[in-house]
Amino acid sequence: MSLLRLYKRFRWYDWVFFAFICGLTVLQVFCSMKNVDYMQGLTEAIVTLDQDAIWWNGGMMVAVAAGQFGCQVVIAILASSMTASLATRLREEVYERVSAYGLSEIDRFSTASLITRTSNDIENVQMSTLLVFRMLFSAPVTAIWAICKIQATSMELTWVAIVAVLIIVLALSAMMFFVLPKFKISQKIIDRLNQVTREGISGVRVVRAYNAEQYQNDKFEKANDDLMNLNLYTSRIMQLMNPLMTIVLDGASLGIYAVGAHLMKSLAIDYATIVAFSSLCIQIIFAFMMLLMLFVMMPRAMVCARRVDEVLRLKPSIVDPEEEVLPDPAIQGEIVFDHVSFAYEGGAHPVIADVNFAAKQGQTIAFIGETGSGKTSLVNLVARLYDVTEGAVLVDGVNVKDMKQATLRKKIGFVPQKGNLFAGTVRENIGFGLDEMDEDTMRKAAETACASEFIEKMPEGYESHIAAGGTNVSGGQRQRLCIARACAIDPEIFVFDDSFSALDFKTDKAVRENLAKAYPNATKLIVAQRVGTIMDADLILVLSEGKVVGQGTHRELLATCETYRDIALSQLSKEELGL
Ligand code: DUT
Ligand code: MG
Repeated sequence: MSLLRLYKRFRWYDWVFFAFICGLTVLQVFCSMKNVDYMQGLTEAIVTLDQDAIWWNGGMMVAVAAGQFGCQVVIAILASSMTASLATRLREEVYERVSAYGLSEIDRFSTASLITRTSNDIENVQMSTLLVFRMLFSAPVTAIWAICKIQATSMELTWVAIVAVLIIVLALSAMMFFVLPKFKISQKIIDRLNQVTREGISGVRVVRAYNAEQYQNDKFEKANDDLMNLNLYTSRIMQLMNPLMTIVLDGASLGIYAVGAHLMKSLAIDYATIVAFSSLCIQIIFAFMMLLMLFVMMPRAMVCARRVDEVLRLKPSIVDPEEEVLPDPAIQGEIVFDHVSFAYEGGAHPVIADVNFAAKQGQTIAFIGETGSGKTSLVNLVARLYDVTEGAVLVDGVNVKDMKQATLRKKIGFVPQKGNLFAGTVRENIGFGLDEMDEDTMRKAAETACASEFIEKMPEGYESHIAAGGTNVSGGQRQRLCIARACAIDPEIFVFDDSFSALDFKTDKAVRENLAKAYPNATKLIVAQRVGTIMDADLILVLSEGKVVGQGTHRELLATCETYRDIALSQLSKEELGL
């Protein structure tokens, strides 16, 4: 079923190709049947030493063989181009769908599995579809045609053919019984191998630091061995096919000639008929074998198709509204949290409970609280990385659910807690996602983020190479590049999720002052661990277990909020706090 759903991606011209394939298949089978006729004629001619007939039949055999060859070549070309473009389309669609997924959907599949699904699974679907196109139609046509021809000759010989086919059917069914269950689990094992490989490679620093190479290697080896054993098992059984085929074909020929010799003695049949019969019989056996091979391959293809289809059918939970409510252009940088609660999918408790606050243009709103108190979850809601469970988040007076995601995110310069850079140059990373960025914007962004000094010290300045994930710059440098990236889009709203923690106090202060100077009209949401970072904020929210336990300015909170005073006193002296 899922396979058929995937086949819906074929375009109309693919079906035209398919019709061609069917037509060519019939033509090809016709040629091969004609071949048998001429072979029979040729044998007769040789027996009777009729020179002209030998030339005629021999020539026609070459001609129909050429015709058959031509058909097969065209079928192969059409079928491969159809399936290759199907696979390309599927990969594109899966990739687009995965990009549209919210974080919760990606968690559901796991990254490793999504990678297998885009690569290996689609490839399997492609290969088996190719097989289907070439065999599913041609095998039965060949078999039926040949059986019709055979029947006319002799009942005794037909029995030999029936026995041979029965042996093939039984042997292949036994084979299917052993390999099918294994094929079904193979994709899970590949998922697991992918996961272990990814984990080991991307976490290589931690693995080294903890001397856990052996531990990781063992995990990898286990997954690798599992896959090897499974492949060995299935391919050994599948390889039995070849000798089995030879035995059955040879046995059938032997049987036909033996029975035929007997019949010839009683003059019921001539030698040429036996030759033709044996060739038809071989075709029938082949056709059955191909059909059964399809049955062996299909279940695996179906498993793969289901896995791909699952990805395509899961609708992203965060979608654009049908009709967008455009915010009033006069309102900029306003954020309102109206009784917002939020729980992760499958999470028992809400991690954000009934949060209310409002931010005006140009204001700085800060969030502080112990780890796990829900700060990241809260700011993620502003960029609609997750949807609220209750209440509403309004940006510029419009509920974020009523805005297109692109409209919303264009307003927001988001600096996530785990800053990620991409393989490319410094310039490409700062201008990430922008169609174009002029030199001034880039320099202003870099200077605001206090990144220009170290960028200019790099060997090639703004053209220096950044490794995937930003692994070739320091943690603080990475954070500053992420801040520069947010500045480059000149947003209405900045979200800094713990973005100053890897900066020293001096740089922390300098970046904040630069931001205030360069982007005075932007609203800034700052998540911070250090009281010093947020002391001058217009509003500070103190979070504890998802609840707001204090709300106000630094002064007000020192006087009224126990939690805030504890945090502040643990970091600064009474004198510094002015108590
Ligand atoms: N949580 C989940 N699923 C997630 C992320 C977080 O269940 O994908 C939970 C863990 C935690 C709570 O949500 O109990 C709040 O996490 P959050 O990351 O919002 O906490 P934080 O305040 O940002 O912590 P930190 O200061 O460590 O960044
Ligand atoms: Mg956090």
